[in-house]
Amino acid sequence: MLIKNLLDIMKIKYFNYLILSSILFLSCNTSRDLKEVKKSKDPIVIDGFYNESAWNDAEWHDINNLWLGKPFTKDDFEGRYKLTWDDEALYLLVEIKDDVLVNKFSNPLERWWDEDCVEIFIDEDNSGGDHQFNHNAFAYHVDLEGNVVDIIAKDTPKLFNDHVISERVTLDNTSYWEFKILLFNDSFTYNNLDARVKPVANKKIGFALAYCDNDTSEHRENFVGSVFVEGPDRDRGWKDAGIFETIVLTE
Ligand SMILES: [Ca+2]
Ligand SMILES: [Ca+2]
Ligand SMILES: [Ca+2]
Ligand SMILES: [Ca+2]
Repeated sequence: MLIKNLLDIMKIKYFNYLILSSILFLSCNTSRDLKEVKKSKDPIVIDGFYNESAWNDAEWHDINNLWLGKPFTKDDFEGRYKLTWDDEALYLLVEIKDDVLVNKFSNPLERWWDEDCVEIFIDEDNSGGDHQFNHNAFAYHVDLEGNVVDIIAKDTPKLFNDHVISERVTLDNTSYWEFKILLFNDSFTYNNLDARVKPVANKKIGFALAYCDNDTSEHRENFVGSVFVEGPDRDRGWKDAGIFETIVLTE
């Protein structure tokens, strides 16, 4: 009798363990899927027109996680993106529907986050970790004129126009942005292009994307990201590469 009771308790414990493991596995999987990025067979021309076959073959992914601001409507903001790569660079196509485009500062280094901009987060070796004042990862803000800004130290924003080349085509409320993103490892120092890394098959990269939406305000109204961030402080991508997701380059 005693042995039977013990066996029953063990069975219940094992069953609970299986349930808990399944829940943990599912919750990890839903928040951080490994995204496959297929190699382009043809050169990608950065012109804002997505007529290359690689764009046709790639899947859309949503930009729909509110990181800052109030919940938004589809009339206010809607965004999605695709990725591809070749031996030179990672390529990104972004479709943004935004009712008002705000381009208010002539100096690209002035409050770049309060204008409409696409923010591209890249962690070349997928290490995660802090990147606030170092180049363990990059947070490239690309404004409506194609200027690229990241900070290299406290209160020290710099232009990175040689890291990300882009073109945008806008019709009514819809913009298509095409980006060529060069990769640099964490030994990068400003103006040192020796740290450049070429993409190769099976390479894993930390990646996230976000859009700063301002329409009529002094400061940005919403900040909407491609990945779900847990906790009260969801605006952490600019300093914490741990919130990025992992993409893997495939042939
Ligand atoms: Ca193109
Ligand atoms: Ca808007
Ligand atoms: Ca890194
Ligand atoms: Ca806007």
